Amino acid sequence: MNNDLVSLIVPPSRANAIGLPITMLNLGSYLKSVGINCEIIDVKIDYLQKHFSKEGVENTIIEKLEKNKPKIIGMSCFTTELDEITKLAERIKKTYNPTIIVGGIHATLLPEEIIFKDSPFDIAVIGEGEITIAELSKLILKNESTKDVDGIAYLENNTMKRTAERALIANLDDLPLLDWSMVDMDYYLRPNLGIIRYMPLSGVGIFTGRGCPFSCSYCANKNLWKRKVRFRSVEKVVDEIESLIKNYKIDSFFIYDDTFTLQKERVIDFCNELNRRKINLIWGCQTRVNTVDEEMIKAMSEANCIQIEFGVESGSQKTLDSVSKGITIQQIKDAFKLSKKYNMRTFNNFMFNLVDEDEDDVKKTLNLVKELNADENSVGILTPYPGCDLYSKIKKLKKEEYILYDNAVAELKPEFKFAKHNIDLKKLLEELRSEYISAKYRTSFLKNKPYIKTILRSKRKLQYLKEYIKIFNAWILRKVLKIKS
Ligand code: B12
Ligand code: SF4
Repeated sequence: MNNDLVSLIVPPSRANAIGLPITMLNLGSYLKSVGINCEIIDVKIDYLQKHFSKEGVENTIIEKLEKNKPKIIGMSCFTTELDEITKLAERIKKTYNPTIIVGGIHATLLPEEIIFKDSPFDIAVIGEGEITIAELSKLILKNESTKDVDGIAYLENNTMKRTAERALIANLDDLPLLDWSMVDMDYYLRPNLGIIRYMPLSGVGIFTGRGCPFSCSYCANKNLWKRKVRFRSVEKVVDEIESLIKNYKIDSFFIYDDTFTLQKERVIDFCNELNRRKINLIWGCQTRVNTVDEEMIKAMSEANCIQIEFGVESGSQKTLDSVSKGITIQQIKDAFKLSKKYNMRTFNNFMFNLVDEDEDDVKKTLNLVKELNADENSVGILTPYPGCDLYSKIKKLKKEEYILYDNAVAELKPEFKFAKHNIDLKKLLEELRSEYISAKYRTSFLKNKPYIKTILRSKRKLQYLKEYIKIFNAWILRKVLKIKS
């Protein structure tokens, strides 16, 4: 056993994810910054490959572990990943006996599904993980007891015990800049459609803060970050972007924050700082329609923000209210109008199956989608994951039933039905998605001037060319095979 190594494993189902494993990068960078020897095991396959064998990825993970035998293993867990990481941990424990720590949203919400008699996991980390895993690692590496560490659950006399709640980190600037060298940046920086969706670009997703004060009833966020919002300082965020330009020659970035535009002054400061340091990257962000105004959007546009993704969700005020979205149809229209006025690409995220949605609500949504005429659209089905308020309105699922979530987006499972109507949502989604991959949408980025300028000055022109050919081929193949997503 390697007595001083901590290995953080990215779940096998994320093997084709083109987004960086930011969770593990946060944890790994922090561990390294406090002097703990740490690696990230992030097995990758081509991101255009939709179907792959999780078992094959698992085998590679096991091979890597057998070589280094780390004393501590960390895993992250969304609800949909509980089954796969449990199987992986069981396989690891048959090979040798490291301490396996699990964190993330599912461990935070339901630690009793991680810690139980004969579980392959040793410790569940509840909530924010950096300080907790550092404290745990120091003690475990010295073979000392971890029972006094805050924010964990563990097994004692065959029952789960929880320690005191872990306080949130007061100042996010105390965290180190991410150590991107811990993952395969050549893989992540290949131009792809997932940074500023759906424009082929090389870039990274970053967080400038954590948490969201709102309370949409289909979102699990509040149970992780407790509706408290913390932001990093503008200087630190721009330092991070500058270091990414210097070391990795990125062309773009996307801000993943739940509500980047919550504080107007901060957003404007950020834009001014980008301009002051002459950072010439194009970027995008996701946010809510009720937290933007003209002054802010103008400043963002002048700092090269070219796309805003809005959570529109529905065209019916009644169904927006039914999920406590806290926005109005007028605010949606205003936000799109303003973005267009300042030449930003607009991105409309909407969904069906809202609470008590009827046929008329569906019609209203389809009409609003047409009226907004966004550059890109993404359509989904409201799905009640554990952690969101709506989860309490469905029959409590057993662990074995989490598999239902796997296809919940593609077809409306009876277990997850909130809508009153009997419209075939699977068919409707297929039709809409087929439209959104049509040539009109898939080539719209070519009309974006800042994008074209970025490609022309990029050091990755050849990579872009290869990517365009790949995307074109995949699109033709889908057309020929009539695949609708
Ligand atoms: C980015 C993101 C993704 C990325 C993941 C990229 C990544 N981070 O590696 C992608 C696009 C792949 C993704 C996919 C999905 N996602 Co998602 N995603 C998010 C999002 C927006 C941010 C997550 C993040 O990176 N946060 C930043 C990091 C720093 O925070 P964190 O991950 O929570 O980690 C901290 C703690 O949780 C803890 N921690 C986490 N893991 C570990 C592990 C250890 C060992 C320790 C000690 C601590 C620890 O410490 C970390 C640092 O403090 C969240 C919403 C949110 N704001 O949290 C949803 C969210 C996590 N996603 C969600 C869902 C549902 C999904 C999907 C199932 C959606 C779908 N239907 O396909 C898929 C499933 C993934 C898969 N395996 O296929 C839900 C989860 C709900 C649930 N009960 O599971 C969330 C909460 C959004 C929501 N709807 O409420 N997602
Ligand atoms: S959906 Fe977005 S705005 Fe609503 S609570 Fe979740 S993170 Fe906040």
